[in-house]
Amino acid sequence: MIYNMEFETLPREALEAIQLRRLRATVERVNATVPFYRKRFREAGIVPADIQTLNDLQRLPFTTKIDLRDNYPFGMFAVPMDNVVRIHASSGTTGKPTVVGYTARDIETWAELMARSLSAGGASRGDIIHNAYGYGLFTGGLGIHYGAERLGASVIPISGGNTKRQVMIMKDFGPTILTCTPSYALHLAEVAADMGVDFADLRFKSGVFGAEPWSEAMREEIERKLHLTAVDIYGLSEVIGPGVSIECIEAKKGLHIFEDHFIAEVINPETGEVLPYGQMGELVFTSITKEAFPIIRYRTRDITSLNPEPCVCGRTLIRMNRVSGRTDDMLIIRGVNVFPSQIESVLMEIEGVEPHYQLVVDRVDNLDTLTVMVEVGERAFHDEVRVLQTLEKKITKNIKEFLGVSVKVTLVEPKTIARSEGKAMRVIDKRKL
Ligand code: DLL
Repeated sequence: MIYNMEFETLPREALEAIQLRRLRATVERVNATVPFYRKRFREAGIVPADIQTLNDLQRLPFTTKIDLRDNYPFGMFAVPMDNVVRIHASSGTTGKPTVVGYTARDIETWAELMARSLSAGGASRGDIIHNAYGYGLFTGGLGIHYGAERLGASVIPISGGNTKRQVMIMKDFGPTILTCTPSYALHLAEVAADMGVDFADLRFKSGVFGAEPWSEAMREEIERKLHLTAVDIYGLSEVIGPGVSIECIEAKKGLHIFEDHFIAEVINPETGEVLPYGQMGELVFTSITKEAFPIIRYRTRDITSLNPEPCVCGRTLIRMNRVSGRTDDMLIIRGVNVFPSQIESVLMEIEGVEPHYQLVVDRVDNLDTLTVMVEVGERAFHDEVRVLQTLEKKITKNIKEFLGVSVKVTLVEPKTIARSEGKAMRVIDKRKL
């Protein structure tokens, strides 16, 4: 269902008029209140009045994660701390977290966007939402929570972890919507099976999964194991948290971006040039309604493309395709670029392989090597060694054939790869250790 009929189905011209008005106000405001932006604009020879059309957005400088680090923790806030009612942070792999703030109105905006998202994912008043995204500095738990309440659904704020207890609650409370990372969804299924609980007997209709890359094949696996419809939700703390874009349950083909709040561009990550619709590149966002932490042309490092085609659901909002990976996750193995999600797609197609894997990157004699550690199912594992060897060869061959890279495949026992309660750790980079 479309939660906000007016804003999710605007004709393009009306939407663009709103975007331009909001963009100009945002640029005006950050120039007046955030020294970082004022300096950047001055260096680029831009004044707010130069923004006359939406195309002029391209004249503004990019903002990167390094800029946020340099202004740690509150240097990018555009309002006095008196007006900041919430602080979130995302922990990077190294160093200090990225810190973001919200005014009371930002929290309202976010709740609205999350109500729209959950609604697109099949939820409505009367649903019970089992929210297993982590509550805390991470935006997932509280983001979904406020959206669920705004929608009028009942939310179970279970957060991540204590998985057996989660399964008991699922059985007893009868939730109808599951929200968590795709990797945790699979873990829930596994623990439920160990406890003799079949998802087919639970009441779930759909699941809203995101916060990490996952492949189409992984979606099929989740839908099959959890007996629900799985939709993809995307977002990042710097832009607002979850609620930047979501698939509609009608099409499940690309994620509608809430363009009345965020303007998306896709750029060539090397040159910064804006790419036409359909071309893959790095996603860049500009917020046009946020008060405490407005962000101008933020380089997400996420790789995708934009699709302006009309959608069967009736939303006129542009769609981004599923994020295939991050520029900083891309592995270059002997000159061939691969994303972990591509390996995942190949693995998921092979019978006897479980959706639990880890990629170990190392450097031997100045050459990068990739070892794919993947679990085999209980049945395959108890087969003869010869059967396992054949499976190993098949995986190696398929990866070579589909992705063009030579990898070493190591099959491991069922349940030996660490399960995640939040974002899965797919890559272990020994070159950086
Ligand atoms: O992960 C916000 C979120 C919470 C989104 C719950 C969806 C659901 P961060 O911790 O700041 O925020 O991480 C943001 O996670 O730049 C992507 O690289 C990745 N990411 C988020 N959603 C998806 C997705 C939250 N659906 C970073 N597919 C982003 C692929 C995703 N990657």
